[in-house]
Amino acid sequence: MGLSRRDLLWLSLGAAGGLTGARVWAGLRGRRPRPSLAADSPRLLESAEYGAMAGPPPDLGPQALDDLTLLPPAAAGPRHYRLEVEELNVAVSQDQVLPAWTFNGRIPGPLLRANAGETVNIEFRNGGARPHNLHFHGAHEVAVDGWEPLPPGGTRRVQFRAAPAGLHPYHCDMTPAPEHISRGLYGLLVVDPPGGRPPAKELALVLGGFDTDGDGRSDLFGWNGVPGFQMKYPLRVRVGELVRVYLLNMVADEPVISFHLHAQVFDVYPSGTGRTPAARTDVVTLAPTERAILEFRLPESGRYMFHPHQARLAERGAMGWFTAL
Ligand SMILES: [Cu+2]
Repeated sequence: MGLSRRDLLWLSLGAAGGLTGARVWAGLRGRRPRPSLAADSPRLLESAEYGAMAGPPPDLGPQALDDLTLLPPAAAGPRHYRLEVEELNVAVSQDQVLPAWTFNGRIPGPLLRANAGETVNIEFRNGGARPHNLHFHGAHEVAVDGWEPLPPGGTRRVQFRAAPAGLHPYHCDMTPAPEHISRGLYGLLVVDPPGGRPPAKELALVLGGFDTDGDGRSDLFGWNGVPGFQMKYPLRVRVGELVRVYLLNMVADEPVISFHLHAQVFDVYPSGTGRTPAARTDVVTLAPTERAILEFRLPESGRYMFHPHQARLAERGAMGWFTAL
């Protein structure tokens, strides 16, 4: 039997050793790895229930993504963060472990928050095996734009004033950037306007894609890093309360994604930079690194579905629910 490209990927994963590697090997011994959700399995796609194509790793509990989903308090500064590139195997779904490149071991990286005009200090370290960098969107001095490569083992102090108010991605921008991003090197910085925003239930939703078969195209998708997580564990809000979603698209290899909410409409603030909504709608479309603040209230108890309106993405992990209680 010849070895497929995917077998080689799994073998190299196992050879990378460690606990995760051992788990991969156990899976390999027991059975052939389940076919991935790649384009070579159309029958699987057709037979699957809508949204049931990808579930989270079984050991993830309902609070597993709280630190990436619930906004940290909008407290006063100063802001000191440490971001370290770590290359390690990450279980990204119920049956996929990928050799990932991460900030601080997680995908996405930490959810950062600052007040507009405040100085953000970051100690950036490259603990990986190849050059990486750290590039923020938003406005800052061009000297700290961050595109210069940082060699393995290198450390760099990054300091900039957070601007403008809104939400801005950060990511590794090394070439090829789609690979450095889809392997996990991205995150979200929320910048609060002077005086803050009105009280609300605040949630971050960052969509990422995973290339599980090494063909350069994402074939699993997850909000805050885990396909199917918000299907299994709906996001809980109170009936009638203001909900503010900080929405970011970090799928680097799809031309656009969208976010569609069922049974309700929301106000859209593109990049979160304005105070007047640009639209009231139930679907918003985002190119790579594009983002928006969405605000809405769910008027009655029940489950409200959300998903990209690209069926391929929804079926491969990007479905979710809000539960209003
Ligand atoms: Cu990188």
